[in-house]
Amino acid sequence: DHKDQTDIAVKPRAKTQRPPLYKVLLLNDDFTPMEFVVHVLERLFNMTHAQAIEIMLTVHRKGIAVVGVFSHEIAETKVAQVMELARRQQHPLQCTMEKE
Ligand code: TYC
Repeated sequence: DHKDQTDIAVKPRAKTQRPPLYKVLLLNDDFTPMEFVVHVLERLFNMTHAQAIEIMLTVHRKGIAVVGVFSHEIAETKVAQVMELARRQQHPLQCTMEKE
């Protein structure tokens, strides 16, 4: 019957490939207004107002923080969107990405 089945450990033939993930990092500076950073985090990283304030303050205090982890293509798009919003408002805000 079905309970007679013996479990057999099977070694996987090869490890499953997963696409690499990239951290999107926000950098502190002395000039970008705190409210602008909070706005960017809410609009581009789908954070609540409270989450956005928390992450903004972490960047402000520590100099840098991870604001999200994405595929290479999405991370590149997020970085470009942050840089474009900052450029349009003439803020020196910097955003970059790095392989996890
Ligand atoms: N340090 C800025 C200020 O005091 C605020 C700030 C926070 C700037 C986070 C950039 O990524 C940043 N106005």
